[in-house]
Amino acid sequence: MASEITYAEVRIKNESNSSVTYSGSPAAPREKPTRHLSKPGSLLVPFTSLMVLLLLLAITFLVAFIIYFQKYSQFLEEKKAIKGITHEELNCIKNVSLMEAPGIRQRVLSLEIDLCILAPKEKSWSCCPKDWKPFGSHCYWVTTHTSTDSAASWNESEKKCFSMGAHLLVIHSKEEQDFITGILNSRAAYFIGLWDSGHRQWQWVSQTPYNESATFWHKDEPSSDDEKCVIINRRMNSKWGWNDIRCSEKQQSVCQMKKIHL
Ligand code: MMA
Repeated sequence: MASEITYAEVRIKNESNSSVTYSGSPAAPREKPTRHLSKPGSLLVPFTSLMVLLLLLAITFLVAFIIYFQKYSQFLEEKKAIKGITHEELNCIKNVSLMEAPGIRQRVLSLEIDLCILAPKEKSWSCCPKDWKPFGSHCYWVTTHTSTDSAASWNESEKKCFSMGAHLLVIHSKEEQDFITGILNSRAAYFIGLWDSGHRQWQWVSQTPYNESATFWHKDEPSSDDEKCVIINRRMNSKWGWNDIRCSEKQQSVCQMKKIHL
């Protein structure tokens, strides 16, 4: 009995017209499908939890970074402000808002610069160097008239103020004039930051405009074109006022600077 033979012929024709013939060869094995060992969705819960955790962690880091960055820039700003200070000890006033403490407007504290750095960060401290007197937005320093070497020419006096980060006194108002005369010695005369830049062109050292309505010249002053610098003193009539004198005369002086805000 002739055995039955089954032929299988597959002819595949590709685009380049070359033909490949497989005869009797078994079909190429197919890729095994991945087997799912567990039910779909059972990994979803831990995966989602992990993602949420990572997201929370990322948000926490971001918030921490932003807060740290803000604090650091604040610190740098304050360091910059302090860099210009040549005085080792400051007296600071904290302006307490009425919301914080009704009835209390100001609290006075004396503290060292190091403490000022650590103080609350809202720049709510107004400071003057130790031994300087605060008034309005400025600090004032008066030479001691009893000390022999504190009398100096106008130029030397201005230089001395400059070396302390200040300038000779500029008087802006009647209130300021009254405050200053209240802390001066009536037997001394003090240079102020007013000078004649030529033929009665009065000029303040700090570029403050010379305002005729806020001047406090003694009677019959200014008196001479040769006298180009100005002192504040008390005359026989017991009134404080200004007088022009020669710049080379040696007198006491008053320095002034803007309050330091920390
Ligand atoms: C007098 C008076 C002033 C002048 C000074 C100079 C004491 O006051 O003449 O006008 O500026 O002398 O020291």
